[in-house]
Parts: sequence; C-alpha cells; structure tokens
Amino acid sequence: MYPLSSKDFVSLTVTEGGDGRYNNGKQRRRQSWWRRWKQLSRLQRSLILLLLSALVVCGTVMYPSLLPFPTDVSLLAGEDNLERMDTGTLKPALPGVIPDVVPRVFPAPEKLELPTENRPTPNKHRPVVLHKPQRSRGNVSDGPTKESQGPSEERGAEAAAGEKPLVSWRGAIIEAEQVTEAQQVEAQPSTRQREAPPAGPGQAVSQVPATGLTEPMDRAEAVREAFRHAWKGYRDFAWGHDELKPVSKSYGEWFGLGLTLVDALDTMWILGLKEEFEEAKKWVATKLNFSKNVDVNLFETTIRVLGGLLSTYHLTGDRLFFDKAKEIGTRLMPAFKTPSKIPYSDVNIGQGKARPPRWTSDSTVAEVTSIQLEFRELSRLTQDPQFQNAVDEVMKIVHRLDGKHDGLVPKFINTNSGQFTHRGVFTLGARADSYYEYLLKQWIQSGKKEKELVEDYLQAVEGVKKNLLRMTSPRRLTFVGELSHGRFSAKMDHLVCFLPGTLALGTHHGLPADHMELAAQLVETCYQMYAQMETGLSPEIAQFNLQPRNSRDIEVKAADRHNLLRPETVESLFYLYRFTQDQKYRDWGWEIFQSFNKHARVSTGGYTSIGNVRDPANPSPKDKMESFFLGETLKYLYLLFSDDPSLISLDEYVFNTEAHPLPIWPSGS
Ligand code: DMJ
Repeated sequence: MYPLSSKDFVSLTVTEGGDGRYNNGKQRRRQSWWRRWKQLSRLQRSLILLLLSALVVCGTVMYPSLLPFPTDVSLLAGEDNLERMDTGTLKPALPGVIPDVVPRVFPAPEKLELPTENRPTPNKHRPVVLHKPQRSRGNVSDGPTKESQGPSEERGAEAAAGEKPLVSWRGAIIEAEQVTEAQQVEAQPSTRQREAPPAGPGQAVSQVPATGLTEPMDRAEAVREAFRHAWKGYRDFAWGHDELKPVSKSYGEWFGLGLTLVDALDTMWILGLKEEFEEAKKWVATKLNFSKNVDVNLFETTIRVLGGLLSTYHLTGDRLFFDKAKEIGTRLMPAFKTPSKIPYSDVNIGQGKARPPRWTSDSTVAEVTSIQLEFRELSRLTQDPQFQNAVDEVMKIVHRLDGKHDGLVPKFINTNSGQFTHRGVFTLGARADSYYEYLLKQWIQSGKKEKELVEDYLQAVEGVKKNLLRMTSPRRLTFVGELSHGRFSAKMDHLVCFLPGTLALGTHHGLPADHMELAAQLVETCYQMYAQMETGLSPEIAQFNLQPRNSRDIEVKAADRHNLLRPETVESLFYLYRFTQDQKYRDWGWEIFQSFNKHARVSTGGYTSIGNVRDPANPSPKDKMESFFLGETLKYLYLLFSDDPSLISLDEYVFNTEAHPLPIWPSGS
C-alpha cells in the first residue's frame, strides 16, 4: 500500500465543471497542464527537466550534420539559398534519358525521378564500361615518327614600362622571365627534334620515347599515355592541390579546391582511365570541401569546378557529383547581389560575400557572360530557377547595352552601373572571347529557341568579318586582329583560336555555311602559329605581318613567347575534324601533341608551361601545369584521334568553355 500522501502518481483524468461538455480552450488547456505539472513529484519534474535539457543539447550538436552542408553556409550563401538547397529533387539528364523538362517552366516535382543508386545507370550514349582506346584511322605514314592579376592590357603597359612582364589571364599569372631547368624537360623523338639544335651541356634530355609505344602509334592511345604521365606528376607531388609544379615537384594553390583533379574528372571518364577516376572520385567524396574561407573567382570556379562536376554527373550518373555541383553553385550565388545584377568577379565561398577586384568595380565581360551554360543546367537539374534567373538577367542586360560596335563588345562592364567601361576596344581574345562562344552555345543548349542569343551571335560574326579580319603576307593567312578606338592592331591571342571551332559548330547547327569556310581559314592560321615556331608550340600572342616586303607571316614579342599548354587550337581541330573528316586536322593535332611531348614533358611526371616557344634548346620551363591541360587540351586531343564519333556526340552535348560536356536540352522543352 502506498500512503495517500505519496505524490508518486499522476492523475490523468481531471475534470472541471459538471456539465460534461468538452472544453478545450487555450486557457483551459494551460490550466490543465499546469495542474498536471504541479501534481508531479519533485523527482518526476527533475527527470523531465533533465530529459528536455538533454534533447536541447543533442539537437544543437546534431543540427549541422542534418543540413546538406555545414550550417555556416546559411551565413555564406544567404538564407534564400539555404532554403532552396534543402530537398531539391534530382533529375539526371543523361543523354538519351533526358527528362522531359521545359527549361524555363519548371515542372512539378512529382514528375521527377531520383536515381535509385549512387552508380551509373546503363545508357547507350555513355560509357558504362569505360571506353577502350580507339585505334586511329590515321594514315600510318603520318603517324608517329621513329624516332596569366590584372587586365591583359596592363601586361602590355608593364612590359612597355620595362617592368618584369606579367601575364595574367584566367589564373595563368606568370612572369615572362627565363627559367633554366631545361634539363628536366623530357625530349620526345619527333621530326622536329632532327631540326632542333642538339641538347647543350648539362641538358639531360632523354632520347627514349617515354611513351614506350612503337610505330604505328595509336594516336588516341598516345594521348592516354600522356594523360597518365601528367596525372602521375599530379598524384605524386600535388595530390588534392590546385596545380602541379612539375619541375620543382611541388604544387601551387589558387582557390584550394583541387582544381586539377576536379577539372580532369570527366577527361578520365572519357579516356577510360577507370583506376585513376575511382581514386579521384574518392577524393571528391571525402576531401573536397567548399566550406572554407577563401575568395574564388566566379568565372573560373564556374567553368572548372561547377562545369566539371556537372559533366561528370551526366557521364557517370553518380549523385555525388550532382550534390557537389549544387553546393558550389549555391555558394557562388552571392556574386550576383550587386546594384546592377552584373556579378562581382570574386566570391568568398566560406563567408558568402562577394566583391569586385581591389582595383576596380568592373567585371570582365567574358567572365560574366560565360557562366550561363553551367548555372542554367544547374537550374534544370535542381528544378530551382534561381541559378538560371541570375545568369539570364546578365545576358538580358548585356543584350540591350550601348557601346557595342557591329555586335562586338568592350572588355569590361561595371557592377554598379551595369554599363560597359573602357569602351572602344574590341577583341576576340582575352576578356571578351567566350562571350561570343556562349551566345552560340546557350542557343544550342536550350534547343535553338532563344532568338536574341543567336541574333547577337550572328551580328558579332558579321562584326568580326567587317572590322577584325585581315590576311597576312606572304602566305595569306586569315587572322582576327583587334580594334582600339578605330585603329587596327594585327595581333591575335592564342585564345582567339576557340573561334574556328565555334564557327564550325554554328554551321553544324544550321548557321550560314560561310562560317565554316572562315573556320577552315582561321584554324589553319592557328595551326601555323605552332608550325612556324621553332619549338612547334604557339606563343600566347602572335603579331601578324601585313607588309609585302617582310618574309615572315608571324612575329612574336619577347613578352608573349610563352606557351601555357592552352587548348584552343586543338579544340578547334577537334570540331573541324568531326564535321569534315579531313585527315589534315588530325595530322596537325598530332604534330602539336608531339611538340608538347618534346618541349613540355617533364620526366618525373607532368607537363610544364614554357617561357620561350622560339628557343628549342632552352624553352624555359615555367614549372606550372595548368588544370586546363588535363581538363581540355588532352581531352580534345583524345577526341580528335578517337574513331568513335558518338563519343560525346555534338548533337547531344555542348562543351562549356572548359571542355566539360553538358547535355543539349531535349527538343520540345
Ligand atoms: C580555359 O580556362 C578556358 O578555355 C577559358 O575559356 C579560356 N582560358 C583557359 C584555357 O586557355
């Protein structure tokens, strides 16, 4: 028996009033709970309070791990973004099974499906079994032989002022001074080697082809071997860091996002390098961390990281890459919070704050207009229009701006006023280049419906023809020069060599046939920028001769003699070959590839930028392998030599400006 005085019981049936009516008013409920509480023993009350405190503590500790990524992103990306990130339904847009999604009208979530597993689903258009090396269709006799901080014009100013010339364009910031570790650059036998002066004293150049391949060399296989060699250097000396410094066997950090690794993911998939891919994927899953207090460049991070993750998601069907893409895309969004909606160049992805460069409130036109393919695709996959809205707004603003010249755009745009600045200077090179590329590619991406984009593109091509095209003497090479306040300058950045490929792509998608003719002329010039240099490698900038009395078509200024392993020419060769099947494009690509092997390959792993394309005896290795060498250059070379035209079909994919293939949206959408 328990004494009546004991309070170790709870009365659950407390009634009030005798009318039997149910009274559940707020006041009544409060009284009832209070009465129940008071009826509890001290022990019971203490236990309940203890339990509640424990729940609060657990909740606080567990909360961050329940979020899609660490909580600090709410501060970083803004509340809006966090809200939108929670349960975004994933729709894989694998070619062939692309969902019936209308790009601008986002369908109801119930129409969407999730991939059932975190692994690729079979699809005839993508390599479930990774691609085997392709045998070249190439002519055997043509096969292997036996044997860039400030605007680009600042570079000119610095050089002119006699300062140490700095070259800065999209992360490639190098000093154009000579480096003398030539002995560390491995030589590859080639026809050019016979022409080149013999190695000087102290230059331990290898006479053994590092590829170990014998004739007839399978060109695509040789590219795979080159990739493996580059990857070995990265893996041994720079694993998880942004860039390999192959000569000093160390690494360089830019954003601290494993740039080379992320940029190279889809290349490994396309080349069928399964082991390398799996190891890199593991790093992405366990080490790729976007929650860090670091300023990143919006454009570079978009094209390399967001683009690389999106395309790898499409190729593999692995949700890991989608999740990472969504996270970095969201973290980049603060860049668009500007007075004009023209994004700032830099974003702190840890703090969620964006800012312009320290010296100006301008952004680069190419940068703000070459992030659209990626953000639009992210919206399509997440069914969240915020990404697409932000980048479409930029295109709308630029579309209606004053200050263009026959469709050509200046190089800078102000983030406060939304107006072009530094007007009157027009180039297809640095700071404007991919504006033109993305006009066409966005139009293709969305099923050729966005008229303003293609109209601006067509007008710009006419603007190029009218204002910037000239022919050299004596060989009559067609090139694209620059215009500065009405004055023509016969210089062309290697970057402009994206243009032949873009023109050819336009013709393939139904634009005028004369674009293809121009493409063929220009790609020949780009090839000559390599062939006429003593190393067989193009300079960063070429000066073209217009005077009949000069015998050389191409000259190079001392400050422009470097080669950063850039992709644009081999990119265009790939497009031209795909559309014409003309063997000469493969042969030109093969020559270029051999020159990279001869002058840029470092014996201990990796390839290096070089400082002087005119000195085969001492090309002056710069000790830097740009991430785009693996992301773009080797990928385009492999695709050029591959005999499988359905490997990244140009009717199904559109490459972003960093060579990451994104799906063309299905028709009817
Ligand atoms: C790459 O990052 C991209 O191709 C960009 O569009 C231009 N610069 C480099 C390669 O040269």
